[in-house]
Order: sequence, then C-alpha cells, then structure tokens
Amino acid sequence: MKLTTMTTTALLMLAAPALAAGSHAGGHDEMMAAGKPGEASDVDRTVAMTMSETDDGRMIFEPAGLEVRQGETIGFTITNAGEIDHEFVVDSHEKNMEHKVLMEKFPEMEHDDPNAIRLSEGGSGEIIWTFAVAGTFEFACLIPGHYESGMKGDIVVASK
Ligand SMILES: [Cu+2]
Repeated sequence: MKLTTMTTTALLMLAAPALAAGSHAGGHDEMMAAGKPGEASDVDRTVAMTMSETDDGRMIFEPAGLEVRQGETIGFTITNAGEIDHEFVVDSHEKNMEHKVLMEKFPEMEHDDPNAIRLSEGGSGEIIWTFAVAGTFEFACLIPGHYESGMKGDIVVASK
C-alpha cells in the first residue's frame, strides 16, 4: 500500500480503527480542531513563516508563536530556509501528538491535509487558515526528532 498520498485522517483510521469508529473521513473544507481551511479572498493578514536549523543543533520556526483573533483568516507563507525537509502543521496540541506518534511509525508519510505542508530545502508554499475557534493551538513539524529539537509554537486565538 502506498502511504504517501493518504490523509492523516485515513492513516489514523488505518492505524487505529477502534478510534475511528463512528467518525468519517471528511472533505477538505471540514472543521478541524483549530478551525478550518480559508479562501484567498478571506485573508485578513499574511504571516511569513520560516523553518530552519540553527548552528547549535536546534530546529526552529520564525516567528516562534502567533496571536490571532477568533474568526481571523491567516495566509501563511511558509519557507524552508534549512537544509533538510520540514513541515508546518496547524492543529491542537493533542492532535499534533497523535500525529507525531504516527510519523514515528511512518517517517516518510507525506500529508494531503489542508492544515499541513511539507517542504524540502529551499521550498515554499502557502496555507490559508481560518481560526474559527478560540483557544491555544499549535504549529509544529512532526518529522521524527524535529518537535523535540524546537519545531513547535503556540497560536493563541483570542475570543471575539
Ligand atoms: Cu522539521
């Protein structure tokens, strides 16, 4: 089976059918923990996000965190300024931890999810996200070892 084009939802169902009972793999505009995919015409603010490794062995996102207003649509422009692959995933901390365990089982897993992008050296891409839910969420790189090396940051969504 080819795992590389499966969505995280599909992989989670494959890996843990009991957990998936009663749920369904939805479409790409479905509400997720941290909000939902946005449209280019709805972007309120753009945020340039850079991923890289540091000389002292850490891996980082810049900026290291983000504050948004509930309902705000952010156009993330993501650049991999490092020398190895990185990814940018927006989700709840809990979902990221589930996903991280999965990545440790399937290290070459690539995402076909609207809240995630994987970029190789020098690559760039965009994620448009509407933060419909107030609370504290997280962006992270879930490639094995990267989260522990520093690739995580809080997104604090202030209620309206
Ligand atoms: Cu990374």
